[in-house]
Amino acid sequence: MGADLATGAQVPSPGFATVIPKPLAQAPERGAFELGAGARILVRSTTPEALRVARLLAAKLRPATGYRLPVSTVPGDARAGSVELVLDPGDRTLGTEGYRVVVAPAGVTVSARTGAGLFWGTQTLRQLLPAAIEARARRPGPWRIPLGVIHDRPRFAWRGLMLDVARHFFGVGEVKRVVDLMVLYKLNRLHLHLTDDQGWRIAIRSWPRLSSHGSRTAVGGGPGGRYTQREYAAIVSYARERFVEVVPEVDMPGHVNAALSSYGRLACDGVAPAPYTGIEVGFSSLCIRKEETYAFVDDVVRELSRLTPGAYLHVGGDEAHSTDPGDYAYFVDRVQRIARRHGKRMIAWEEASRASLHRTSIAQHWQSPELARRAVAQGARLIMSPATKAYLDMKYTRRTPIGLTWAGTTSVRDAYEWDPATQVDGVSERDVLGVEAPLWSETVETRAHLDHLVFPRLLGHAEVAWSRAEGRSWTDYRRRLAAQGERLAALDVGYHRSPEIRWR
Ligand code: TNX
Repeated sequence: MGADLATGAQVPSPGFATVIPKPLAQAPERGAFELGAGARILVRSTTPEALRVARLLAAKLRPATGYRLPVSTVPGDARAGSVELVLDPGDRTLGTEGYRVVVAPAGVTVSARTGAGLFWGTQTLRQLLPAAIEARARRPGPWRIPLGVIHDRPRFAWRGLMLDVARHFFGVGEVKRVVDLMVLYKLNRLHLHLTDDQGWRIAIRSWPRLSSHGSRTAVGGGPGGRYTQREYAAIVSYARERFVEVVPEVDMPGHVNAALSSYGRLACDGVAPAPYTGIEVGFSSLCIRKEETYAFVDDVVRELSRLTPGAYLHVGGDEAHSTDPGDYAYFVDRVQRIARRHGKRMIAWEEASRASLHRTSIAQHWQSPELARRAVAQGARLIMSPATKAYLDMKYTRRTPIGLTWAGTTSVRDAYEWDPATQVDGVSERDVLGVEAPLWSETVETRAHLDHLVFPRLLGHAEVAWSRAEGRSWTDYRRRLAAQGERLAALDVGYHRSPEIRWR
């Protein structure tokens, strides 16, 4: 039992039955382990990653418990009542991101083959503690964790969220907060949609007007904003420390009004258009047959690749309605080469399958089964973001306030009841790299708007991406989600209290 936040009354620890995403296998037992003031975080294998996970766990548990929770690497410091982290690269049953959590009366052990696995194990541990553990100030406890064993590993390697920081800008602090929330649900990719017609959000040193001019607008005429290279690097390293890979997107050859407005010479007529603050799509294009276009693309890709240690670079490619189809294929081919030359795997929206894709390139499905199949036929793998299920900018119902409805409305249930391996005829599990939920931000002006659209639906996509399809059920999920509501509230997340869920 733990104390209720408001009343101080005793409430049960959440238990194994509330974890999201649902673990692969669990064996709860009667009783609980209690984390006490003398507990330590013991690290058995002192790799930098294991130590980092230990420090992050201690930092997470300190504010609400008020305990010191020292991280100890001293061999033989096996004090009872502690949490032990064990890296065991030999345990093949865990896969690269899997983990095992054993909660025994004498202490807790989290084991994994990799730092990432350990980190995901500690997120499960967090969810086994009362929701008050998420509070930023001291709470009474007690900090009980139900006894038992959880053995877990993900179904898909790619478990992502996309933030459109171009239509409305979100600063470094806000993006870090989103990373903190993603990892609680074991999401590991943050795709940043950095450029669009309405704004260019990343400083490129060789083309300085992109940020001095191209960043000053946003949908509806707001002030816009941009990341300096140092700020972008800070986001990348903050995410990376938490096992989240940042995937930067520069959208081309369409969605480029902010770039053309900064450098008129990138337009075929050489005339810089006015900045754009509406929400139409498909009206702008880079000038495909001008050689300077590729000098521009090369500079942008080079600078961004240097700032991004991850393997991927997203080049957009969607809705290029004002680019001639032949020109479009020519452009994708050249950009793909440029990305590869800078050591990156190209990701592009599924329209890019109209061009010829390298087998290591990745297509992101959002709307067209035919284009998704065309990508797969070329040997490319898919990130699944079907707009009717995974677009976080669709309204929950016609009556909820924020969002769009062009792909329909998406209830909490709709955002849970889908499967990436059966979503598109002719696309099967082995073609799918994973799942990504995009938040397009035409209507998203504030943190409250963001919280409303992203939560709780993101948790559904997190489970779709992590957990087996067999054994998932809405009835079971909505019960677990009700418990997560308390956790999100303790984290000050303004989630949408959809009437589909019996929130506590
Ligand atoms: C379609 S999805 C777009 C975006 C919009 C979004 C709004 C995609 C690849 N392109 O430009 O922001 O719809 O839901």
